[in-house]
Amino acid sequence: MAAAGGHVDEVVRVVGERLLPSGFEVYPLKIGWYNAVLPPSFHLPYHEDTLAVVVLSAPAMFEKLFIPFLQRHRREAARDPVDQCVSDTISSCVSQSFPKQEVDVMYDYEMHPNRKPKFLAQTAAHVAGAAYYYQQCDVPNQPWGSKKMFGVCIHPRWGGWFAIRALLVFRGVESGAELQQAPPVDSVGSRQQRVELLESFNLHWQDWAYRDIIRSEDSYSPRQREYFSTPPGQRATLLQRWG
Ligand code: GSH
Repeated sequence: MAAAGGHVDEVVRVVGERLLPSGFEVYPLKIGWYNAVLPPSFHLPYHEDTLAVVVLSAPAMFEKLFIPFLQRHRREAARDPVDQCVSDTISSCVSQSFPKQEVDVMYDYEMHPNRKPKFLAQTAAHVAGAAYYYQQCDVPNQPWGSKKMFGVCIHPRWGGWFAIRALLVFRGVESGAELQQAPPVDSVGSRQQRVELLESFNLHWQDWAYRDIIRSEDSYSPRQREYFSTPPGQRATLLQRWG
C-alpha cells in the first residue's frame, strides 16, 4: 500500500508521541536509504520506499523509564532488564497505536541463527540522520596501516551518551518524496578529532572517553554510569544495594 504523505507523517508523529516522553528519540528513514549503503547480504527485504523508524535512547531514558520499570518489577528477577524494558515499551507502543498495521520490530541485541545482527544499528542511525557513524574510511591518510578499527556513532546533542535500540519497519507503508533524507550532523569534523575518536573507541572504550569527544548537552547520571559499568551478571547485586 502506497501511503499518502499525511499517513507517513502521522505514523512518525504517533511513534514520537508514545516514545519521546520515556527518553527515546525516533527518526524516520526509507529502507532504500539503508540498503543503498550496504552489501546485498545485509539488505533488509522490503520495497525501497518502505517506511522505517530508528529508535534511540537518550540519557534521560534511564531515569524516566528504566528506574520506574525496575521498581515495578522488583520482585521478578528479569534476566535482561534493559532489553525487556525497551522491548515492553516499544511493543506496547506498536500494539496499542498500530493495531491494524504490520510492524516488524528488530532490536539491537537480536541476531539471526548465523549470528548476523538483525539490522546494523549504526548504519540505520546514520542514514536516518540521527547520529553520524564515523568509520575508518572517514579518516584521510589513516595512521593504522592494515589494523581494523571499528566505527562508532556520535550524536550531535548526546555525543556518545546514547544507545540505538530498535528499528521499526512499517510493512506496506511506502513513502514518496515527502520523506527527504537529511545527512547526520558531522560534529567530529577534523581528521585529528576523528583519529582520536576511533582510537579512543577501539583501544580503550571501557573508560568511555570516546563518548565525550564533543561537549554533550546531557550525559549519563552517576547512577546510570554505575549501572552500565557493572557487568550484567553483577547488576542484580547492585540493585539490591540500591534498595
Ligand atoms: N542484556 C542486558 C539487559 O537487558 O539488562 C544488558 C543490556 C545492556 O547493558 N545493554 C547495553 C546498554 O544499554 C548495550 S546497548 N548500554 C548503554 C550504553 O552503552 O550507552
